[in-house]
Amino acid sequence: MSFTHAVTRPENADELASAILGHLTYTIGKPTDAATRSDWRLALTHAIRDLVIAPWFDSVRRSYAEDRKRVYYLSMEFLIGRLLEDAVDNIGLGDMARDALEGLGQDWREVLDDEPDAALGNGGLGRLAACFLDSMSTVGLPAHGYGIRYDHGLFRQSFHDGWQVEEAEEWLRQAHPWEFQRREVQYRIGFGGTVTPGEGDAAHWEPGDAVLAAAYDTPVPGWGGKWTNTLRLWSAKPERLFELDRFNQGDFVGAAAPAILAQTISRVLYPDDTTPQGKELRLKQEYFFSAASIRDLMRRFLIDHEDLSQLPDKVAIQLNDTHPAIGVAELIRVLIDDHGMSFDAAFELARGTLHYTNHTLMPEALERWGWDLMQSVLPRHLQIIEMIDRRHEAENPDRPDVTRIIDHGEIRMGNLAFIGSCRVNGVSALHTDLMKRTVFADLHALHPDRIVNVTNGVTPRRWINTCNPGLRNLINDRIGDGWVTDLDELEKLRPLADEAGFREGLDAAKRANKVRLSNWLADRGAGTLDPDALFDVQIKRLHEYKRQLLNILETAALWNEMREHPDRDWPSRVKIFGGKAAPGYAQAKLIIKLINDIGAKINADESLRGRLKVVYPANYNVSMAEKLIPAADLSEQISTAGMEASGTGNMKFSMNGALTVGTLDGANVEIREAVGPENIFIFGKTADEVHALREHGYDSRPAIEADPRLARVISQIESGEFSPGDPDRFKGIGDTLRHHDWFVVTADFSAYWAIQRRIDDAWKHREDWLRKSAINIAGMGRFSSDRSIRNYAERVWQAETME
Ligand code: F58
Repeated sequence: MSFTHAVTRPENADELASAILGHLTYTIGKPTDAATRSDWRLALTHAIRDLVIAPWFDSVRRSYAEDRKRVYYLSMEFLIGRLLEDAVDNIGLGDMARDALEGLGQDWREVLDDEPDAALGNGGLGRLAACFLDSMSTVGLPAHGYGIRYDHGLFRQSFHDGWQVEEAEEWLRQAHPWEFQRREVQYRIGFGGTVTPGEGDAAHWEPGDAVLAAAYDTPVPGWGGKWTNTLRLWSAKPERLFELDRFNQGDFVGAAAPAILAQTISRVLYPDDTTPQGKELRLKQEYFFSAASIRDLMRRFLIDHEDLSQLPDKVAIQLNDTHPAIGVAELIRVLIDDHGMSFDAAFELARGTLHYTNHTLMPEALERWGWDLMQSVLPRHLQIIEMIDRRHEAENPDRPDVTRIIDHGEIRMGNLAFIGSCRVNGVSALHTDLMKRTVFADLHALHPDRIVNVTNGVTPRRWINTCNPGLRNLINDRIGDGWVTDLDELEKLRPLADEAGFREGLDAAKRANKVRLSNWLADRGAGTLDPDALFDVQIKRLHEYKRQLLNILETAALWNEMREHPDRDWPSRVKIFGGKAAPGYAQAKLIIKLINDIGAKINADESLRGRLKVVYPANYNVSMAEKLIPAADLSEQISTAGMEASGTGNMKFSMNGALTVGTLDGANVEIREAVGPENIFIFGKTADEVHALREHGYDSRPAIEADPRLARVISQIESGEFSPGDPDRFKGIGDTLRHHDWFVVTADFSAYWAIQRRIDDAWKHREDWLRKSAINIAGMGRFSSDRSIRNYAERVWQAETME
């Protein structure tokens, strides 16, 4: 019988204040007059954390007692952001915590803003994993997230003269009070070495070197504190802290070198958003966390089960993209080499247990590892992958070569994940359909029941309830707060779109958010912004397919037009950009510089009388998104159709009442269905049309010739009008647009220009704009990540929630 000492939930702000003071004194060790803002934040965090622990233990106990199927979400990335405010709100103490802290003389917002973002991810994929953690807890699904505890998350971005500069990020410089190091949980993860045959299918692998995977647990409380799951992140530690011999000989640096090398495995998040780095270190990172997680989940399974054949009934492992796909070989290896199973039996079990989510159709982004690299880093896994490939071939003797796992000296991780999984899913209806027709067409033909769709979603807790209190209160006043855990309830707002009072409330909430954002941006050098201007926002990783270039070309063309027709009734617009480019992605970095240079020119032009501004705050991250999204009027979702798997920012904007300008790509297609075509601004070529344009090599010349506005902007860029000190700077961009416009920016320019002018008109009809905004919010029910998780539980994991 285990005993939990439960901290009593405070009844009022005074009681909570006393808990905070207790922690300030006894945990942080500071008197109030010496406490810094961070000390107050840490004290508050400890007081809140105390309230999460007993329910956490309860959740673990119940899931063991009832022997439910458990879900393990393996993800190389968890883009969490800040934890404190979300946790406070999830356990229902938001107002009390604010009162308590302000009673102690502290500014609530400043204390919350002191928390560094946990930026353990690059973009949408990592943020999706974070939303899923929140939803798995909220719907009461027994689940663990598994990932890497990077010492340095995604790099910090600054602009030097408009160019992106990267610096290491230091989220662990301050204490990270949410995690618990589990010193007793350590797994030895080997690399390299030799393999000798054993009995039957088994072998003995003697790794050449090894590191320890050390566990750090973070509780993830769901809404209402009813269910709490665990995020377990692995940190790489050396087997020996230093080599005593070498130290004693005075070689202090050499003595520490092996330890430092071991720790590099969890040192940094790869900032690559384009192609996986063909780097040994990345493969080692992937194996490191997949192997530790599989060993850990097997240990947990074996506590209560002896019969390995029960594995698929009790365990579902989700591979978030191909990054943990080496886990297919690892699970089979463990079953064969450690548990004495035959290869065939092990393969069947693995294929019943593993599932794979694909997040991209770009073939260059599907991971491949060189045969030689795999042989030197994971020799036993290479043997197993060869066995899987041979078996697949034997089962499908006519399979085309593209379905092979090993081909041309490379291991294709997408095919390994597909062949080793029970279910494979895409992340929006369009993406899943294209997966079946393109990258996985041949595997789909062989395994027609394997691919399913699970459209992405986002958590309404963080992305409405916490980040947009004005909207939250407005909704709660009208329909209660049931929507927080049942987002379909937002449908009840649909009739209110026709009610003037509701629209006014919406208007006021948005305006207050815009004022707050304007002040925040002014502090970052953006100058004065007009909160009554149309706030037009594109925030996401910089990538050519996301077409920030299309947006800035249209902005420059608008500038031209405004100067030519200064007396026209131009509505005021603020163009806001946010996002980082992968450090090695030269073209994306050049586009950032172009945005900043065009922005500087426009912002300095007084003849515009402030009616057009370009703002690009540096270092876009989750907490910046929480400020920008509630203040946006227009959401830019303008990717080349067929290339954005889903998008999740698109959902967050709509939920917060922004209207979307977008292509028929990713989840935009489903957003259009949900809000109705009259409440979204869709333009441009469809995925099939883009495909057709590319079939014979897309020639952009006719499009440029046919649109004088486009032709002029391209000439301005090429002639150095935006870069007078360095007129050739953007020649490469002109060249791309004229000769290798793979992302068909030029083909969509005219349609984009036209729809932006329609948006200018729509903006002038305030009532109607607000009606559309209300309908957008009302239609967002299906984009809750709770719905996504329920879909996974049903269609993929066959797991039940603890209702
Ligand atoms: C994103 N992928 C998709 N990859 O681009 C987006 O459409 C989708 O909504 C989201 O996943 C969630 O499904 C994405 O973010 C990465 O960041 C990878 C990181 C590792 C290297 C390759 C890209």
